[in-house]
Amino acid sequence: MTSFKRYMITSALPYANGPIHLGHLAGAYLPGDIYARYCRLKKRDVLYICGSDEHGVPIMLRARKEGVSPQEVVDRYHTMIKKSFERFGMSFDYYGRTSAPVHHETSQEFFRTLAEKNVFVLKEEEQLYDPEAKIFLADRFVRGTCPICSYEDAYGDQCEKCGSSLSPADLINPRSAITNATPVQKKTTHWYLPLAEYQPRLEKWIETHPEWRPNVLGQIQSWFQSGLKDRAVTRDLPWGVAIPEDVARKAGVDATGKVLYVWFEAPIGYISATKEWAIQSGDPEAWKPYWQDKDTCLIHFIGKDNIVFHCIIFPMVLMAHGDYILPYNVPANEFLNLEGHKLSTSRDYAVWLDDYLEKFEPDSLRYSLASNMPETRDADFSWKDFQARHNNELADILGNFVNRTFTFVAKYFEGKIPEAASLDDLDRELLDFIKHTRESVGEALDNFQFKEATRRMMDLARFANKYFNDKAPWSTRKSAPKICATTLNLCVQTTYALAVLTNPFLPFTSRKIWKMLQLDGQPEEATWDKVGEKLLPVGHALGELHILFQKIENKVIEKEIDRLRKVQAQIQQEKQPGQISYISIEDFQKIDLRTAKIISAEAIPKAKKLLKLQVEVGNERRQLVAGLARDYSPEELVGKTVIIVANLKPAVIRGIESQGMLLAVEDNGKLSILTTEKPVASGKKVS
Ligand code: B3M
Ligand code: ZN
Repeated sequence: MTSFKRYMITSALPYANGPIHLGHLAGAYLPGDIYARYCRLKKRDVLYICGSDEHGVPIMLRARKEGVSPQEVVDRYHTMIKKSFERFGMSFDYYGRTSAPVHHETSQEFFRTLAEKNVFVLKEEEQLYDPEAKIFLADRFVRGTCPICSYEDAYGDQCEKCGSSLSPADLINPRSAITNATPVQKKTTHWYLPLAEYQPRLEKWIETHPEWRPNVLGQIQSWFQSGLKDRAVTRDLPWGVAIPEDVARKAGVDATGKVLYVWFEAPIGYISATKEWAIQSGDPEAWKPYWQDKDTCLIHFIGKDNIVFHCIIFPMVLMAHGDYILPYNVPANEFLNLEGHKLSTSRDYAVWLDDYLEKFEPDSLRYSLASNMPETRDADFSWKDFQARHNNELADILGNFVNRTFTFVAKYFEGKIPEAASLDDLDRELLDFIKHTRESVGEALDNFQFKEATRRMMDLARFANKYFNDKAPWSTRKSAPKICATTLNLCVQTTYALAVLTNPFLPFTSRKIWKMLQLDGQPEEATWDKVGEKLLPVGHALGELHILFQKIENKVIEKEIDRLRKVQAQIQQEKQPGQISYISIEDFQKIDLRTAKIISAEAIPKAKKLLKLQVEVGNERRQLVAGLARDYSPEELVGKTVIIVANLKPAVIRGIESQGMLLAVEDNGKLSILTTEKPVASGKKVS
């Protein structure tokens, strides 16, 4: 690990449009907190920054759904999230928010600097517009059919079913997520980041970090291989950071109703929150070394869905600006599943942090998630595993060792650290293992291997229990009191080591042990490198003993498992292929199915799955857009009789109006069009 003067650590800014759940914690938050706590104990100069991400379409959609303003939504969830994090032991030095004025100023300043350096490319293009709501349909404001997997509820920026990254123009049958209206195309101008131009510089920079996690480098390389595309960093939206007037004027663009794209300004939120920290700490300039000094180690903790923004887009913005350092590492975590299934916040298939904290201790969850962190592949959280780790490791190993040590000292040494006589091999082995653990946990953490670090930390408690058993103080107490005293002295020294070494992982337990040792201050003030070196003095009086971990009973866990099982059953039932949801004959009769004859067929430029058809429906002509290109050539379609839905509202697909829908069936990934078994004239009603 290169030595740095200071450490700037961030965790991804959670969207302020919902509560925190286990997936968030296992992804970007717990690893960041463990690493920040460890760095502080190593006496490094550390800043750990986070905050609420308060712009973007999802927040506006929630506000519309609730009939409140976006500000009311973010105020509610910013407060809730901040409180939840505190209760979970997250040790941010500052937790900011992107609706704060400092953030607006900072991100506008970034935008202005890039504009003054002529970094942006201005492009006017047609975008989807909702004629009813009178609003452009960016990102999640538009829904439609995914061109890749035909999922009918894909977003304008991503298909949740197949994960494809989309743009609104890709969607088939796009519809406004606000009014369900069929969008129209409308011209608008946006500022684009020239990612393609910066690709060589980004590739050169990434090459200097072969030590990054393979799953992160793999995703970055696939973006490079497909060729970076310029990306719009402004949007036509009523909520967000306004485009600086002076920049718009110089560009000759009417910026009314335009804002910075949320993913352009959100990462700048790390910098603005650091500025707020500096102001709060009394030196408004104190933020600069953490973001502009080459001797600063910048680490971003994120989930894998944020890799492109933290490893390509934000670094490109920092490069273009010129005054900032680039990330030293981005240890992105994979996803956490729940009882073998994908988390679903919209279906309440999640374990919400606030609900959890009503029933269980924060450290039990910290330990369970750290022991099973999705560092290089998705992991699965199960309540049974959570209970086992709590009962069999936290309680039976760590809690048991601390408890037997303090009980023995209270009972036979008046609660004071007894004198250690000459050490034998086993004694020396324990002291060496304490130092070994200090070094090996530190090494794992500096390599962002949290599962391994957690295991090594708990190995010290395992080793200590074995030492206690092998030394058998209950018998040496009579047969060899000096050896007994030495044993208990070293056991107390080990509880001190555990108080410090557990602090990054189990801060609440660490403080309880520290208090039982009756030490001044808090374990966060201890020095990692002195663990195993500095021993507590003979005669030091210990404090009151408390049981660190009460066992978790089966019935408590069964209740949690049962709740999730019911939710999952509901989700699976709805997903059943061919799940029949009955309609009335009246409903069916509303659909006007007709025969139609294909007169002509042609490909649509830049839409490899679509064909534009002219069809005859009786004495009427219609234009249709159909996703048949993969399975039919235009020539083989001409002359065929097909079945269409003749009374479907016209839809615009890739800017082309489609007046109806042609019926086809997919089997084994192949499409087959519906037709009549005998020749039938066009325009005939199907009944
Ligand atoms: N608000 C959270 C997410 O995509 C997003 C992170 C921003 S970090 C600057 O899960
Ligand atoms: Zn899809």
